[in-house]
Amino acid sequence: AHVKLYDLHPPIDDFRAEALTGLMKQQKTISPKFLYDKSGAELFDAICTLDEYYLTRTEMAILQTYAHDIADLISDSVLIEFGSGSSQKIRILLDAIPRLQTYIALDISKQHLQESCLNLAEAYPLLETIAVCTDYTQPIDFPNIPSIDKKRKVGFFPGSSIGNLEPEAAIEFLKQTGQLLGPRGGLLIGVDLKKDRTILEPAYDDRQGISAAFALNLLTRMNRELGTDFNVDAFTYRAFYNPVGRIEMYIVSLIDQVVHLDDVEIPFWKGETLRTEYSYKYSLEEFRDLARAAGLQPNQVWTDPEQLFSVHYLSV
Ligand code: AVI
Repeated sequence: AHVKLYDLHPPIDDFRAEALTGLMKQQKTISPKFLYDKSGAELFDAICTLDEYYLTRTEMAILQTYAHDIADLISDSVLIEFGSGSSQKIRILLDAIPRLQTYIALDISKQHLQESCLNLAEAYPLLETIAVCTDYTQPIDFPNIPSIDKKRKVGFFPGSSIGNLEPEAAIEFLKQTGQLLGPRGGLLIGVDLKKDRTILEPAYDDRQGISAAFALNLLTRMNRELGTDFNVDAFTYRAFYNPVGRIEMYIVSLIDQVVHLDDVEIPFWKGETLRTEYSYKYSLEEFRDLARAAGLQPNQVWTDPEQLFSVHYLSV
């Protein structure tokens, strides 16, 4: 099997610079995109299989149930997945569209991307599989790929990853994505729905502690890649639903302590937090409004019987 890889990976200095800026803020914060080094990507895959984390299995069930309706909308296009992770969900679509010619996977985690795309290319030998290692939250200078030049492009953005962007950034992302996909393009996007906190909170703070390990891995990654001296045992994890409409996730310092990044001292007091993620939840109408604000046209929307999760089709 053959996969063409375009490596647009942001240089390590971006991580150093962004981490430093984020750790100097009053509310310490680091962008969730840095959660996905190799172990982070593996821990996230483990989260997706947890009982408490209803999102993945529910979205996959929606895609399965409506695969043929979806296939009608997106066959004869190039599929571009934003944040392809382990490239599992796309298989549901590929199985429903056997004639699909080209699949482009965008992900920030290079090793994971390569492995996943190779597996996919083995399973779908007639599909042209292209991997682009990039930070898709930044305007993408998309590689020049001759085989997709004049083709209709449909984006696939599953998993409610749009929820990790604050609404204004989400609108920006959707605008940018609309431009990348072009005039006849479409976007198939998974969005987690608002629901009772007794379902939401365990999804982000599971009994086995995988969600906690996923967040705390950020400290291990900084120690390894940036040379910080975080004592991971001196921190814990906390997640809760803020009724403004989002889960908030934090790393919490268990003691007063000072951490070093290069020659900068970063103090943490006992109880001080470092925010790792927001995960916004939308009602169907709220999300359709968000899409309109980005200049996209909301069309079909599919949900599961319990109304836990939604998959929207937007056109450019
Ligand atoms: C990737 N993203 C949609 C996940 C979410 O549900 O917000 C990230 C996550 N963080 C902890 N658990 C899951």
